[in-house]
Amino acid sequence: MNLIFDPSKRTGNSVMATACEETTIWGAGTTRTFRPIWTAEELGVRYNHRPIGPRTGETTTDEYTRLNRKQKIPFLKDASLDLSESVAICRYLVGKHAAGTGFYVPDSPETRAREDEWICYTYGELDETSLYVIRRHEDLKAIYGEAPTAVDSAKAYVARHFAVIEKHLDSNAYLVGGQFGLADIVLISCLDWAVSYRIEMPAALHEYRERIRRRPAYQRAFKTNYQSTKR
Ligand SMILES: N[C@@H](CCC(=O)N[C@@H](CS)C(=O)NCC(=O)O)C(=O)O
Repeated sequence: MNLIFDPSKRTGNSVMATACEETTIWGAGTTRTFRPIWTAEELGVRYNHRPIGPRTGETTTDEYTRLNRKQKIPFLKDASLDLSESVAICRYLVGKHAAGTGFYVPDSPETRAREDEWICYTYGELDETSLYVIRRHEDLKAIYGEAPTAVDSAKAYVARHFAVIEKHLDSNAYLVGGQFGLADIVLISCLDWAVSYRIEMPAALHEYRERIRRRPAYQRAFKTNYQSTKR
């Protein structure tokens, strides 16, 4: 599996058969762009997809900069909001569209806090502190500088947190609430990323990942995110 954006994989012009005016998601080809696309697919949200990629120049055009001054993907716009940050976008979609779908939605301060705990943990420790450090200082070393010590230590750091998650999954089929939800989307996106870097992962995490990857929404989102087309 290649999780690195490859514009040559784009195959056509339009993007989603279900495209509509109301929700547009920008971004393709990365773990971060995968999250809102997968969330939208899980919740049956109809959306237009603009599969712009990182470091293609598409995030730095005047048109895109007017939308998102951070010049980052993913980005979402609908009738009521313009929003960046993958987790914020997913949370917004869940808040707006999850009712009645079977997708886990915390319904008390305690359950919300528990979900936040897992999302902050996986996003903070796996995504930003580990996998993105590896990406910046290995794959993107031409831009951010080569730093083999930082890369090795990030790989060891991932292993330490995988052990924590493995223990939790011993007695839980999903991360929070006994149901599939946003915390699982954030974690699986990180596990996919780790697998693409050939980082060793405990068997329980492999099993959890394989089980969740069978979800039809995951498979649709994977296709859209990693093999999507240019407008
Ligand atoms: N914290 C942000 C990170 C977004 C981010 O860094 N996106 C990268 C791609 S993964 C990007 O847009 N890079 C822009 C570019 O390099 O052109 C999120 O989770 O959405």
